[in-house]
Amino acid sequence: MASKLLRAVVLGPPGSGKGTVCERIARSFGLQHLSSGQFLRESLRGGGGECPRGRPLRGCVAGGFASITAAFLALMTAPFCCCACTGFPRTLGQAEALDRICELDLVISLNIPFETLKDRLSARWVHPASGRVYNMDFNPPHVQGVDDLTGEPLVQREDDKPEAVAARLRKYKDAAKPVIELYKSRGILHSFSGTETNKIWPYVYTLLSGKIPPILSDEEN
Ligand code: G5P
Ligand code: MG
Repeated sequence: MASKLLRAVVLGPPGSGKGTVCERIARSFGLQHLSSGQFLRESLRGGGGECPRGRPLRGCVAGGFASITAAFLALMTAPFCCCACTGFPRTLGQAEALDRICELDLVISLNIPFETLKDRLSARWVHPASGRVYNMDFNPPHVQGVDDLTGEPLVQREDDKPEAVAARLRKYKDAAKPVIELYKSRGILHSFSGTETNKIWPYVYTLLSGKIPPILSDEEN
């Protein structure tokens, strides 16, 4: 359990490694990993998760954009929330809504070249129920096509198809620019560029270590 409260957000285009980095942050620093994308996918699958107000998750997000905002504001501003978040805030509107009620400690922005993103997403496989993410080159499952922990089949995300990836990238660029500007102006933005998560990770770990005591060394991830 982390001894200091901290709220961090990881920004970056699709496939930039937000989820991968956030999982490492969560394990190394004892934070909760909140992913709005996984939250939405769970709800579309009819997942059994509960939204903060206790309504079934499916009902919570059925209203669309405003509901995910409401759900994430509630999650991130809960008392004693100590979290690293991916996918939220995604737009200036969401960032401003969060800004009005909660001060983030730091924002990490991942800058990864487009060609690298495309390659990564075409090789990504996920375990839908848990959100565990694999990559045939980077972190393959022990047995091809099945989740390491449950033995259940892995699938490719619908939005990882090449045509969907290009559209997601365009959308990200438009939406992310003002969000990044906002956090830059607050002096809490930390940007990392590169093509390998393993090379970026030690810098992220050092940054976080200055804010919160780690519970694992950076090599333990
Ligand atoms: P998501 O789920 O937030 P995206 O598009 O923002 O989706 P995505 O695709 O989940 O982001 P990521 O988390 O940045 O990417 O990347 P990742 O999964 O960690 O890594 C990508 C792959 O590369 C993995 O296979 C990983 O193993 C591998 N990898 C990592 N590092 C390396 C490396 O160094 N080398 C190699 N070779 N591989 C590596 O949102 C989905 C959708 O939900 C909606 C939007 O429509 C969005 O498009 N949504 C929202 N809508 C409204 N408001 C919100 N707040 C919303 N949040 C989500
Ligand atoms: Mg992700």
